[in-house]
Amino acid sequence: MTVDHEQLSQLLKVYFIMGSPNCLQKPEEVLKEAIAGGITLFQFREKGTGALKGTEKAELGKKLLAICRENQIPFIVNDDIDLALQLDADGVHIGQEDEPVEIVRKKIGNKILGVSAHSIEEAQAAIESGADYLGLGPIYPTKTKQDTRAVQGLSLIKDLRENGITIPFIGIGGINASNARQVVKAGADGVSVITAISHAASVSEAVNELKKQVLL
Ligand code: TZP
Ligand code: MG
Repeated sequence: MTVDHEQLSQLLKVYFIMGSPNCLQKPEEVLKEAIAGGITLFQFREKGTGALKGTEKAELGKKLLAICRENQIPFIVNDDIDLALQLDADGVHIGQEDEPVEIVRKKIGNKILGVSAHSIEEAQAAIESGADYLGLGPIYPTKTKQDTRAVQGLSLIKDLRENGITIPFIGIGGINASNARQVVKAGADGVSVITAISHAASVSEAVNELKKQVLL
């Protein structure tokens, strides 16, 4: 799937990320409800305590991909390039500890490539090496990822835009309907969210609330 800058910016508005450890109900049901609420992009991130591995992980990925395809929501795989290729996902998201960006770009061709960055230097290197979008965070404190870098606040987002970086990017980490607007106002194209959607009493309403805040 080839997307241009503007299409990607739109896809990043409400970017829902999850795997089975993040869900209080069946992941398939959570994803369906999130899509009904209006998410714009989905990332399968099967990580953390109790995460599925091997065939079970691939099977869940396949089911979630099918749900995304039925609803025209692009499907991104976190870290696992082989799984992304096996499922013919729409893209992958990698961190600084994963394979080098250039190598992943070669492996995935024109699929969407997202890269996590924590400084202007990391952002520039990722862009030069072929990233389509960046993930910046953690913006706020989060319990979801244990090995995160220091909380960034909004300063990294502002710094990147002030330094002329125009590539689409999202903020991630502790984002919910009460702080999403300021993330976008600071310069992000959208927000990436796990818990504020996956643990919500009503998943679709949570997405709706986030979307209202992000679409200024
Ligand atoms: N990367 C930086 S923070 C984070 C990831 C994957 C976790 C975000 O989860 P939540 O529950 O939306 O804070
Ligand atoms: Mg990673």
